[in-house]
Amino acid sequence: MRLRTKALSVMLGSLMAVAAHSEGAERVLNFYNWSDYVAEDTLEKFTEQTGITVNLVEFDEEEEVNTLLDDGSSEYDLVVTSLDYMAQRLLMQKTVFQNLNQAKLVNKGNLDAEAMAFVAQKDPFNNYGVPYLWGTVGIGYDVDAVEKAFNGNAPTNSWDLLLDPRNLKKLQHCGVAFVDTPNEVLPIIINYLGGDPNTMDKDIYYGMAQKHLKKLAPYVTFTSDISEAMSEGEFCAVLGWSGDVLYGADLAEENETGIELAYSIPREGTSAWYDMLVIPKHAQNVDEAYEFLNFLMQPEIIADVTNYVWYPNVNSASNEFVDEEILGDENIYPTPAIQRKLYLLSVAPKRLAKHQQTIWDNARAQ
Ligand code: N2P
Repeated sequence: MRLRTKALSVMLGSLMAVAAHSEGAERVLNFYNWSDYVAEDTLEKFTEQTGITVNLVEFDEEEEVNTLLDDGSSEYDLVVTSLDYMAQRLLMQKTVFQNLNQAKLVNKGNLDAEAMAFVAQKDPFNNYGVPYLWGTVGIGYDVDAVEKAFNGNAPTNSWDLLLDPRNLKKLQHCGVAFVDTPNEVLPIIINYLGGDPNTMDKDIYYGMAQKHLKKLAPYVTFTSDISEAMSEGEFCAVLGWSGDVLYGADLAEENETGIELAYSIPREGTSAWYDMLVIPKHAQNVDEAYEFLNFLMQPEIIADVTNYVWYPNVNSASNEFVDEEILGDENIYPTPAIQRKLYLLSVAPKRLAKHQQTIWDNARAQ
């Protein structure tokens, strides 16, 4: 009798579990990410492994994600944002994301210790974010169009190409774009002119960066959405993010547009950036967010992402799964010598960020 009761209750228990499942106890994850910033089958594989459905919403400009986080929206459970934005909010003691429970990040041992220490300069103890992908801000170009504009002598490995107004004039006919992030481009301009990219001096911003940007702006379209446009020949030279240019190159090849794109890290050096996965303060599906974080830290999964989006990751265990063409390209995975030329920008305090935005808005309005 007792045995039967037990068997019955086990049976009932599993029936109830089935009922609960079909009554809509479906597990979901609401994920807010840049466009074209996961592999084609990443989300599908996650659902296969965990049963969790992912609702992905994509954005194209940094401002969109930052505004959302600032507003404290509870729509998303996991969001990709820049380390710079994170650091600025931490500096302001504005907690728009959750302090991560490190014990739940069971796969974090796969991440490169040096990269984690680098990121910890801005996210102390890696408390709030898990690095997703990283990259540099450099020169993207249409090889034929640019060489033609310079009779075969284009300075494609120097900021001269994009920051000397005389050169921009030569490129004007085939289209020039700058990534739409004042906090990245203005320090590069200051550095190009011999100043400290990490200066916090607003007079240098107005006296040096604004003055120079005014001379460049007439030739420039400000946008962060360049991959497809470059692949179709809309821009021949871009000051932008490594992977977006190379993803454009891949698109051009796939669609046989006849355009060959290349990316270079300028010899004068440039800044490196990191994109972080964070759980917003009011996220609803936190367990699902942790499961996805651990999933993305699986070496083969993140290698698939890198192979598709052309951005390096910080998962050292994934290197053996990254395509040779990508792992061996020093413009994507910079050698130690090139890495020494990369700088991490200091966090701009809110006041300075406002000045950067004003200078930018003025240039855009030109
Ligand atoms: C996605 C580009 C994201 C890089 N297309 C931004 N840091």
